[in-house]
Amino acid sequence: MLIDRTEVIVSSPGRNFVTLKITTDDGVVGWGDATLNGRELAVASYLRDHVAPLLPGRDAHRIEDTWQYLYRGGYWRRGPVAMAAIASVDTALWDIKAKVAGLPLYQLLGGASRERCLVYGHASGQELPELFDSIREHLELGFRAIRVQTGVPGFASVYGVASSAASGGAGRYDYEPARRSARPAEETWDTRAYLRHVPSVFEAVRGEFGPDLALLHDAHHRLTPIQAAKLGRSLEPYDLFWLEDVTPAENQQALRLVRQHTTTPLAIGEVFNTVWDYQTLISEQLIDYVRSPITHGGGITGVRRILDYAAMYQVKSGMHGPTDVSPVGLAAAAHLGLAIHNFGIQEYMLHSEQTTAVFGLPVEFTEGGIRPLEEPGLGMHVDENLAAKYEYEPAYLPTNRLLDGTVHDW
Ligand code: EZ4
Ligand code: CO
Repeated sequence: MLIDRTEVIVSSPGRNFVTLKITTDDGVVGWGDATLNGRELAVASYLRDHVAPLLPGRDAHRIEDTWQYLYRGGYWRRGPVAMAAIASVDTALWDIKAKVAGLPLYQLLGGASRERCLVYGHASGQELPELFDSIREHLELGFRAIRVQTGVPGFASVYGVASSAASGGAGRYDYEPARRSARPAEETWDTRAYLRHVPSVFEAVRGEFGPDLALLHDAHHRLTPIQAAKLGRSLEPYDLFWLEDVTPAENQQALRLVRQHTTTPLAIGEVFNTVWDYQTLISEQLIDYVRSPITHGGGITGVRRILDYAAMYQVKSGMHGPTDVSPVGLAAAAHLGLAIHNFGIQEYMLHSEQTTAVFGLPVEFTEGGIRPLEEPGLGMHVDENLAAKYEYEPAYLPTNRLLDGTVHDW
């Protein structure tokens, strides 16, 4: 069974997505997600100009060989653009293989290790009352684990807060990180104000919702190691499921200092793309959860490699699942998450109605967890005609400045 053709679909149903469609010579179709938020067209070009011409005529079943051919054969290894492109090819080939086998993809990955994949949703509020409402809404939807982000007094818009000025006060949070505009929005940040405020928020949330609810928090790469250590320690009384991205993670050694000072579990890696980015973090057991999603970690093949390595050190999965990971990426995460032994938790932000109309809903959400559909392959039903109606629009993640104007991590 040979790869016949590939199509790169750039579409914007609510937000921008890059989707790869591979068709074999006997007409089997596979889907992959290659969306890189704010840099979408770079991956589309990488695929169209440099990957798509290499695929026709290759054996569609040779997934590992194709992964190595694109990774090693490209010479310029790693990096978010290349690895998102490779991820989409890899995912589409797994989709095809599972369809040919007549099995849901997770069956080819070893079969189900659990009934469903525990997920967490995003609650946020500028002030506590809005935050509590948002947590209650998530509990009503069935979530049993919730990420908590709030405003910081004195700052108009803060990462992760839906009601910030950026979303017009009422927008869904998924529209926030990527804002449709010609240039990135700018936000202001003060780490001391944040560090003073956050523990009081978690104290209030625990007081209101009790000890059972799994709570998570994302510091979004903004702290120095000693600040991160202080935050982790100050949150220990509130028993977090995890604290995410405390420091800019390209310096893996920085986590040694954080780890020495706190027992708050740590999650890192949504911007990583290969197992090499985790080598120190995993082998020294400096983190507890790996954040790489299939879309940015080189596909099922790449992320499985990371998670098998992580399993040796009791490090679990916590795949990134914001709305900029498309439903194709979400489906792939649900299949891999259901199969692996060291599954931890899956991030799950509900996609918008427009996104769902184009891609369908490839998972069932019950009892606080998701399960892929019992259909051959990934279970995708993409409406390409509808996708074609939503043209790409430039959208950027915000940038962040300290009070004195210095650019800071966003
Ligand atoms: O900033 O998805 O944990 N989730 C996050 C996200 C990321 C965006 C980047 O595209 O940190 O909100
Ligand atoms: Co994050």
